[in-house]
Amino acid sequence: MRNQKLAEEKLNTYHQESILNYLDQLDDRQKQEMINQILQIDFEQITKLYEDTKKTKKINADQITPIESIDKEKIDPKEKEALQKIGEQIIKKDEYAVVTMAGGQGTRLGFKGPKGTFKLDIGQNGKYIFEILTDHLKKSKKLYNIYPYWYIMTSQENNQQTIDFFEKHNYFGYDKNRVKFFKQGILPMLTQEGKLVIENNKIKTASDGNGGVYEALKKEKMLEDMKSKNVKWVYICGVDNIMVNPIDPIFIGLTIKHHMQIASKSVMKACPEEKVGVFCRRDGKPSIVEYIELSEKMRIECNKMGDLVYGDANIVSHLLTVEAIEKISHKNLKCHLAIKNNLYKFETFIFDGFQYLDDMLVMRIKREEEFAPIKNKEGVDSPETAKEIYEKKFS
Ligand code: UD2
Repeated sequence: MRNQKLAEEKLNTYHQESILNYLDQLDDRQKQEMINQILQIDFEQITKLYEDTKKTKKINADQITPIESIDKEKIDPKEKEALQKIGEQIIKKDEYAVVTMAGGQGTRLGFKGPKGTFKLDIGQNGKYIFEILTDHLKKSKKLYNIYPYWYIMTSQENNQQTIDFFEKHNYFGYDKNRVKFFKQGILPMLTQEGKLVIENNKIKTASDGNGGVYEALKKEKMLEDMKSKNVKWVYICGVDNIMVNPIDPIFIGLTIKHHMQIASKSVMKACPEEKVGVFCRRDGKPSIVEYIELSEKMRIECNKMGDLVYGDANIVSHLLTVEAIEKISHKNLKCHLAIKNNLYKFETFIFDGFQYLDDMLVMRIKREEEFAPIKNKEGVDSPETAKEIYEKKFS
């Protein structure tokens, strides 16, 4: 009863009367579940998030300056060899881990299950996205006789399905003792009037964005686990890029050589309108401006050679030290607003953490080598376009 009292007080204080009235319609179990949800919601935070939606947020353009990138293809072969050795040492000494962020909803793909369980029409019997990612990771076993530690970030809603999928497919031959799953956080969704939403007798929530990876690694004790295993470098990537190359010793070596704690891979933007974030500096600090926030000026600005000034596109392939992750995990990342089915969804972005380090390395790679995202059901960034790029390289 005390909890119900507390929950009712919160709902009154924060003008969420509609939920209050709804509570009495629920059976005891549902009511208890909803009371627990209410007690876990940070109403201060969501009130502020809602207030912020009313402020027109312009990116202060003069803070934004370009950031240099190193083209992997242009590194001198001798230098490449040396970098390769440095990176291979990290992998061979088992100081390397990979985090796959697979907690997104995959709404644009129109696929019900966890995106990694989506099957592409590749090879004899088709291949699941998770299967393809496992194949890329197994390269390390072949080359260095090491299965890197693999941490898979799931959402509250797709966690069990993801675990069951890997168990059913016996981890596609990967060493299951080196795989851990961890859930990212959630945030409530709001109506455009700032009200909580009820769906299936629960308060409607959504994953808190891929920026939730820092907090989740800390809260779910995955950071602790990495430190106990003497992991030094963590490659964090998305689940939806089937050309991802998580075993890239040159990338590791180049980052170490430049004394950086954070590095990312980029590809040249295909065109000014491409829906990708672009690397830049914000007030001198390393950053990325997301495609939904890019100004027209930044989108089309070219240098004297006619190349886009902000032409290095983010492909969600990030390399960080464990210390950098730990440092960022104590920061409150900015929440970005997305509107999904007419509701407000709040999410943080992984790259908003980069500004807490002084600098970062951006290594540009060839698009056809390492970037084939699956975002949409058809057209650009679809299973079809990804299959084509994949088969050009691997079949
Ligand atoms: C991402 C990049 C964008 C661009 C594009 C390239 C971010 C925030 N944006 O855009 O800059 O380069 O990719 O393809 O990274 N995810 C979670 N949990 C969440 C939300 C997302 O795990 O709560 C994962 C998701 O499964 C995917 C990755 O993060 O693997 C990026 O997905 P997204 O939908 O957040 O970002 P997107 O694809 O619009």
